[in-house]
Amino acid sequence: MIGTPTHCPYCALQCGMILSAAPDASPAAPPVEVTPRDDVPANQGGLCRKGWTAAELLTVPDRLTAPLTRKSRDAPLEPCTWDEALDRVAGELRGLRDAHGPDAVAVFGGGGLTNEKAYTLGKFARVALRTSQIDYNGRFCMSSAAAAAGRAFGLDRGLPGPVTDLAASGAVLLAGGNTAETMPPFMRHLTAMRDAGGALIVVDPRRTATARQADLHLQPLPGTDLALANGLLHLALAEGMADDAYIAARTTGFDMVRTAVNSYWPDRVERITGVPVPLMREAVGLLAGADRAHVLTARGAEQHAGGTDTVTAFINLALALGLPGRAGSGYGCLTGQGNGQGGREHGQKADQLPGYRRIDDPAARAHVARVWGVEPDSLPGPGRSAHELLSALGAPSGPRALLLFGSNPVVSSPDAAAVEERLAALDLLVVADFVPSETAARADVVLPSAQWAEESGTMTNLEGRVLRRNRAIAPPGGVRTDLWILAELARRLDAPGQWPDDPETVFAELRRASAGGAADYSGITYGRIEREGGVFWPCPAPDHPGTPRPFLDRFATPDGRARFVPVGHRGPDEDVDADYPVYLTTGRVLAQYQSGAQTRRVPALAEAEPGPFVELHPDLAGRLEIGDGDAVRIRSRRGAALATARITEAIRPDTVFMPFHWAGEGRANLLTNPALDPVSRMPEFKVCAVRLEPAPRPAAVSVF
Ligand SMILES: Nc1nc2c(c(=O)[nH]1)N[C@H]1C(S)=C(S)[C@@H](COP(=O)(O)OP(=O)(O)OC[C@H]3O[C@@H](n4cnc5c(=O)[nH]c(N)nc54)[C@H](O)[C@@H]3O)O[C@H]1N2
Ligand SMILES: Nc1nc2c(c(=O)[nH]1)N[C@H]1C(S)=C(S)[C@@H](COP(=O)(O)OP(=O)(O)OC[C@H]3O[C@@H](n4cnc5c(=O)[nH]c(N)nc54)[C@H](O)[C@@H]3O)O[C@H]1N2
Ligand code: SF4
Ligand SMILES: [Mo]
Repeated sequence: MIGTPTHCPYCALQCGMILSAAPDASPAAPPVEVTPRDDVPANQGGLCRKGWTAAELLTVPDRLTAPLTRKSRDAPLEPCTWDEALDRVAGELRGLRDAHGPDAVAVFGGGGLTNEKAYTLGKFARVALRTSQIDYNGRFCMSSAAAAAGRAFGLDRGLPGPVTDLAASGAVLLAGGNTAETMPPFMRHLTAMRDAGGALIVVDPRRTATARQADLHLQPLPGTDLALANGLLHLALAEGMADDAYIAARTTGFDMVRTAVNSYWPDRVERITGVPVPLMREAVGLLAGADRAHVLTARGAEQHAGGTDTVTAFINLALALGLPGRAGSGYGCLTGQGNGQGGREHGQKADQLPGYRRIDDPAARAHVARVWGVEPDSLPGPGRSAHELLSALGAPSGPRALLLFGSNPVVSSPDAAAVEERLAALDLLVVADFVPSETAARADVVLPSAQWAEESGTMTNLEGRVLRRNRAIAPPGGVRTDLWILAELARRLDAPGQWPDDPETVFAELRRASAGGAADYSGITYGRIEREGGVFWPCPAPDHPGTPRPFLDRFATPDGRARFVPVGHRGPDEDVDADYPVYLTTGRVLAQYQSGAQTRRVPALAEAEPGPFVELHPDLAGRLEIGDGDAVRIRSRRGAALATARITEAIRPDTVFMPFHWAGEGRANLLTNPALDPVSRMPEFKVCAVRLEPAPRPAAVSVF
């Protein structure tokens, strides 16, 4: 039996797996068996629990297998034919556009969509709907790191090189990442580094599974990483550890940053962050003393109203130590979603055209319009960012219809109750999904999509390596691919140009659209990806080898130099006070993925992490008279949530942690603060002020 080589449906590590027909395939059992691949460098034969159980997603009991519509807002969703569903959607979209203009219709995408789908979704919005109102959940993910990397290096491409480079690093500083839970097989690269004598430094307010494997753990107050990074740079400069030759040859703007970090003397930074001065000294010594070193950030440092500046502070540190643009060293962001990297390159962002082009750049508009067969003037301008878009839905000047592919904002967006109200104010909500997610359950039309094992396409992993997703089985009878759905809607809307639904044909068009852009895929083909085990972008020609390590010769800025940008500590948007005296931070656990729409339906994962919980320190729990396992009500200025107490010394006494994977009143996002970063428009998921009290009953968790 020949298996189908492909990659995991979940996170950006994109672990390689083989799917083969299961010997006892039956309606009750997954139709394919998963075996890890050892020819894929990212996972080298490893998988996490989510990858091992991924095939169970294909046969979850409430999988969507027919389109659903409801006749009125209060009527139940009922099965209908594809023609009925698509005719209704196209008809209502036309009506809204005629009555209110093209921006009355909005589109929301996801970083889990293949490159082909993300590209087609962006084209569909601009060409078939002519709306500027499109954005996606990546805005909630790595947008601050992308903005900071763009500002410093002129290009945003996740890791600075192949993930296997980490094993040869002498030191890795990981700020705000819990990879032991969020990308378990990634840990083998860090373990290999430590086995070879390298040091791992983890910055996290919690002593996580990752921090426990570190040589050094810095445990700052949430929202103070910028001060910490400036403090580390202050120490490096004070102790003569900066790489002066590199700074002179490869960067600009250093003097302003030197002045800016002058006031971040160690005692002051200890007061702001809570990190003892000796630990800061040790961290700087380890980083500066290594021949090769990496500074990495993940969501803990990035998901703040000052996230772009915080990442900038870490990039400044890396630049002063001479790391970026040197083989085997550098700054990197750990991209999160399966196609979080490619999904941010091909036009589902409000301000973007394919190839990481800006939608307000006349040359970019002309190039892409030519590929799409339309006039440049017909393309809309930039639209609203994700949270601003969700907040405008149904408002007097906002969109009145939303088409949603690949996100579950009822659970995952900040201040989720307010977003729920906006969704309810729409004239038309259309959701394409595999399962009745909490957002799909509120839709007027639900379109059942094919899943990862049932479709082909490309995904770009956290290294910037473009990979093939290969179809192993046919989707259930009533299910269609997202590409087919978009093509059928485009046809019904009389959209100009071509609307192929074959992924390889779409990719050929994407290659042309991206040619000459920052994220140039024009030299990548399906054949090359298969033969070469993936191709790193940029790859501007068929005979170009791809670019595993950008910036070796020059940065992607006009003068080829990286830019230092001075930044200052502001602290969280919402601080604690007498009414809300505790900091809340949010994040993930190993066995659940994102809004949980998928993983809450996989029995082994639901058993491992059955419901919402809040982690709190024994001192805080004692003061509040909360015992381990008790039901707790957590309140913020936005609302209240219910969770079970998990008492642990692994967290700071002034901070509690709640994962965001559950629905209903167990949603962490009933509490979170939607304050946005001014540059990236990232919401402040990682810190807000709350109070806790014992609750009479445990959270009622909706699993289905
Ligand atoms: N199991 C699992 N894996 C996943 C996902 C999932 O949902 N579940 N999602 C995928 C996606 S899309 C993403 S984006 C990645 C995210 O991957 P990570 O960034 O590793 O995940 P998080 O748990 O959101 O945040 C990491 C850590 O940040 C810490 N933190 C909180 N506030 C702060 C702060 O102010 N400063 C610092 N330095 N740290 C802070 C938290 O305590 C947490 O341990 O994971 C991917 N992998
Ligand atoms: N409090 C708090 N909130 C957070 C975060 C946090 O750390 N704390 N992290 C944020 C981050 S980093 C992220 S990435 C977001 C993620 O949050 P969401 O955007 O809600 O992501 P998912 O839960 O993965 O939702 C994807 C939905 O689309 C479906 N889907 C998956 N793939 C496809 C596809 O190819 N086609 C179609 N049609 N549907 C598909 C899935 O079944 C699921 O219902 O959450 C953000 N929210
Ligand atoms: S680490 Fe990510 S890609 Fe790998 S098996 Fe787990 S969820 Fe899948
Ligand atoms: Mo993410």
